[in-house]
Amino acid sequence: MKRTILITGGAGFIGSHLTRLFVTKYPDYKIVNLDKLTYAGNLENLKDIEKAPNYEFVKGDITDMGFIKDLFAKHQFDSVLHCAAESHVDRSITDPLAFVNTNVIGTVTLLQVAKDSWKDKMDGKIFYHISTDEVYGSLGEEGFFTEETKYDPRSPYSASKASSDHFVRAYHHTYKLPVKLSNCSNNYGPYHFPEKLIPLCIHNIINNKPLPIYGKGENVRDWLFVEDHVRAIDVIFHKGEIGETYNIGGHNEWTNIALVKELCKQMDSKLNRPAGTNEKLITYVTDRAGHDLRYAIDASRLRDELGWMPSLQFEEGLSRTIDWYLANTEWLQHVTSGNYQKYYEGMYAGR
Ligand code: NAD
Ligand code: TDX
Repeated sequence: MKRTILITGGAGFIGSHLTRLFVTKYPDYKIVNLDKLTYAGNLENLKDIEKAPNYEFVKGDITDMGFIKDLFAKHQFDSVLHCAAESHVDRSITDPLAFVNTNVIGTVTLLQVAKDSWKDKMDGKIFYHISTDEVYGSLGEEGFFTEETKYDPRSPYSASKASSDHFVRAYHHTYKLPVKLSNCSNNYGPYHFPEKLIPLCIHNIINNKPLPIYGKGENVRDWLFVEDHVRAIDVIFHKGEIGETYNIGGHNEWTNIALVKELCKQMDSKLNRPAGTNEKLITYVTDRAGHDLRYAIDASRLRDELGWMPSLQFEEGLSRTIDWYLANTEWLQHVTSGNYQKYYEGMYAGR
């Protein structure tokens, strides 16, 4: 079946990998990438596919109802892959309303326009909402998040994502909108904006700058290579059931401090620095407010029902990621010039 798909946030980290996968794997699909190009959106992420005949980029805001209506009328989308979001927890602590606006209002705007556009024939349509494990709250030392875990968001970011998830399910229940959802653990890989832990530390190691570890570094995250995440989205988009939710995760838990030490070790060797050099950059700083202790995903539903499994061991994925950043210093320079310095000083000075 041919499809005309709207991908939102396709110029961001996960969105760019998703757009690349769909544009190259499905030449019969028409892909329209709608992105506002906030600080996190970057068309350099898509240089290799920007001229593909089945790809088009449109700059715009998902909260702009009139604009979204016109876009649907023009392209007659039969599917939406909704990635656009404000995605950084620390920014949500300083500016929660920006998160309500894009993550909640923006998602409801898309849902409303999709519902109105598809009202005469919902059959064959798909509204796929990409979400996070953070909606489930924080785990203690044991246990995993399953699809049945009660929502318990604890940061403005996760509260806004939880709200958007609820609206997606409400549109399915109330209007029969054909939706699918997935909740994924922490991603890492190429094109990751250096405000997030892994690319921030890679950038700082390259520049011999301190590596800021919040609190004691004992918080645990479950890391998944971004290409494995978008492969899971592909499987769920094509084979997952309408109205259902799938958890995606790496079964790959690391405390922040163990992860940063592994990064330091690999980068000592890649940068020809004596063993132990980079670890000296580790600096413990004031903890994140309301810092969730541990996230860990049970992805067995996705494995058992749709056959998806992560493909990469973490050490290998991390090594590939570091190599990408070392080979793409120009990309790193572009995204860290301008406003990045101001952001960095505001977030880390005096911490
Ligand atoms: P990102 O911040 O790298 O990219 C977000 C993109 O959305 C950017 O290109 C930005 O320009 C665009 N955008 C923001 N506001 C917009 C608006 N109002 N209108 C149109 N475009 C807008 O984020 P990411 O890390 O790629 O995350 C993508 C999605 O995946 C998000 O929904 C996030 O909640 C979810 N997610 C992320 C992770 C992760 O580890 N990064 C894990 C699980 C789920
Ligand atoms: O400088 C830092 N120092 C530090 O110790 C930063 C930026 C982070 N941290 C800690 C906080 C977290 O425990 O590292 C861990 C990872 O932090 P982030 O990279 O900011 O990710 P996280 O807060 O876990 O959220 C991410 O995963 C889930 C994404 O940003 C979300 O979009 C996704 O939904």
